[in-house]
Amino acid sequence: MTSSEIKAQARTLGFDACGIAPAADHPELHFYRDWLDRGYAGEMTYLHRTAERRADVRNVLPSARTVIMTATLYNTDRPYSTECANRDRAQIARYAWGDDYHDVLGARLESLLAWMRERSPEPFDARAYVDTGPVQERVYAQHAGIGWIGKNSCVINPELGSWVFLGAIICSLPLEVDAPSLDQCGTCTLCLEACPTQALVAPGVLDSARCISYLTIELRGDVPDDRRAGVGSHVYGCDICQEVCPWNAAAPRSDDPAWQARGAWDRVDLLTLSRRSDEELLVALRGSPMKRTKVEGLRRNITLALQNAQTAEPDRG
Ligand code: B12
Ligand code: SF4
Ligand code: SF4
Repeated sequence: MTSSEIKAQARTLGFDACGIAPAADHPELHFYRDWLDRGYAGEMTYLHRTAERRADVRNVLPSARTVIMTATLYNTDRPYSTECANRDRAQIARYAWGDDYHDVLGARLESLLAWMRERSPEPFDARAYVDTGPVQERVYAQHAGIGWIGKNSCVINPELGSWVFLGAIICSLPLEVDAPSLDQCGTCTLCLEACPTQALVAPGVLDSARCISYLTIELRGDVPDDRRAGVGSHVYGCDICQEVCPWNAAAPRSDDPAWQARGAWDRVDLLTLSRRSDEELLVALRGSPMKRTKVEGLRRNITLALQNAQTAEPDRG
């Protein structure tokens, strides 16, 4: 079983890109500890708890030799939040419009792994993860040639842009590896300038405590007073630092039914969303990545966004 055969099978299963990185001591893995020490993980204590394992995939699977990385495009035909002049619109991050990628891509990765096990003459060790595993997925994606880590800290593929989900299979097979991707941000700083809360404190360095994505998805309890206005009309996640990126200006779109916007979230305004009953929200959250905040968290965000809309300057023109 060769690397090219695995990549061809990954394509057949619906992944848009696949590359293979060595399970090595990559220099970028070392930023993680410093990032935690600076408090940039906010209250995401699980990132501290799992720091040892996240430092190197060989702490997760000691026999690991390679990491098979996948990227799956989730971009659809709806406009960017930066193109929407209406501040009463509920802004929901693009990745969250459709089905839960953990389930969809987890199943596809397991199919790829099952195919590999059938093909391989020898048994081998492997673990498949999408997002929730103790793996610094972006670092391995860069070393698998999937894309470089941009100044907005997202992995950018030259053909697909950055609207991609990553997935990883750590395995003990000594597969042929890819060359790492080279940085193509150049002198551009559009994302650093566009972030409404200055969460990108330096190129590639994100302070989660300031990031709207963290404040609306990960933070439990009330959003601190000094961060409330910055959340604007975002009710779940934020895409601004990717929307302004030139590499996403003509990003291809996926026709995969899994990522198309559910009716409940599609270009919905804040008032309509706020008037939905708990039962209606519960149904819409089923099988969606947005179930992470539960109805309670979503309501907290909608209330804040409505307050922000009322106190904001009136629209010009
Ligand atoms: C925790 C987490 C978050 C946190 C923290 C984000 C962050 N930047 O770390 C929060 C909740 C804020 C978040 C937000 C989002 N996330 Co998130 N998140 C994760 C998770 C679970 C871990 C990330 C991690 O390890 N962070 C630790 C820090 C150190 O890593 P990093 O920020 O990526 O930094 C790298 C570089 O920027 C650089 N770096 C860091 N510090 C320094 C310092 C110096 C000096 C230098 C030069 C470089 C440098 O090296 C780091 C590599 O170690 C991953 C899944 C996974 N298991 O990897 C998904 C993941 C990164 N998230 C993802 C997505 C889609 C998002 C959002 C777009 C969702 C949204 N629309 O709201 C936003 C994007 C915000 C942004 N600009 O990053 C995708 C990213 C896909 C991609 N194309 O890159 C991932 C890979 C999930 C997946 N499987 O698809 N996320
Ligand atoms: S996701 Fe939004 S708040 Fe977070 S860094 Fe990007 S632009 Fe800033
Ligand atoms: S906006 Fe510019 S600096 Fe930021 S990630 Fe995209 S190319 Fe890099």
